[in-house]
Amino acid sequence: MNELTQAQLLERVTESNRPNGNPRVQKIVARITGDLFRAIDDLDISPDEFWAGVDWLTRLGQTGQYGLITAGLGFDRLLDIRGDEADRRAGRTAGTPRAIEGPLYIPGAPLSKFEVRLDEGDTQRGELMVMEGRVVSIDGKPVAGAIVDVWHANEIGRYSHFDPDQPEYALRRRIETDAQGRYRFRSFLPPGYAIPPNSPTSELFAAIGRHGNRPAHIHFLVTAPGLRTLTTQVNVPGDTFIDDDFAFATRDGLILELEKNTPPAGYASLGVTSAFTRVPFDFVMQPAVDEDESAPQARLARAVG
Ligand code: MBD
Ligand code: FE
Repeated sequence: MNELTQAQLLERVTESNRPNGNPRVQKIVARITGDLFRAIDDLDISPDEFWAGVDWLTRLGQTGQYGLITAGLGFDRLLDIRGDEADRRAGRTAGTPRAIEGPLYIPGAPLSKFEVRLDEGDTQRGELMVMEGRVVSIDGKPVAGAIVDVWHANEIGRYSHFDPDQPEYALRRRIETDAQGRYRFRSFLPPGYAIPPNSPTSELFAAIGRHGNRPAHIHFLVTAPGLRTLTTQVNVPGDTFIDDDFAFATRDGLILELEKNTPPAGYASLGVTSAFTRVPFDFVMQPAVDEDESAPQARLARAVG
């Protein structure tokens, strides 16, 4: 009775679930446990390998890097692909494509109406740009009062909050669109991102022989009542890694067009006094089919909220 084969053990593990548990969680845990039992057997994973893996997972959690691993192993993009497939089946293909949120979003950034400077102070930190456009619904109507939540890396590829050397909410802002659905912000074209060296994440990527670089990008979470929350990111053209993103997140329709040498007339309120790079971009939002779709929340708040 207490001598068990592998199959009997798996059965005992899953059948020891009780009716007062959560059936969905029971089902998922049973499946993943079984898949891992099989992987251990098929690949003849040794005890030392197994416990090295457990130790790595512990350190991964302690350093808060799970989100880097899900992105780097393609899970974030997988969820987007599945979302796109479901949308195609439902005939919901219009609008700005989704792109992964990534693990570096922080809620509660300062809120401004219509326009804001993300680059604080006057030091030149990269190519000066103003990104601007409208939030519109898929029938082309401007969306007043939409919230454009934007975040990007600093001149050395680091994100505030995760980088102790930057002020709180640096390069993170929320912009409320005006009556014509317009937003605009001044900043600089960010560089790409690289995973932290000497970390559990870099350990894994070195071991599987991969780089940990993302091409230059800017993140957005766009929300408005009655419209489907849009999580996306846009890419700066010309980056070496644009087709070799560690997080597999770049996609057609999200590569920016840069209007270099735009004259500064009309941009005085953003402190622009000489020719600059204008970056036009409209966010095209789908109607929400239920309240959940328009929840103005990022992924973790949705999952645990
Ligand atoms: C990033 O900046 C990012 O956007 C993602 C998805 C993963 C790691 C770093
Ligand atoms: Fe990013």
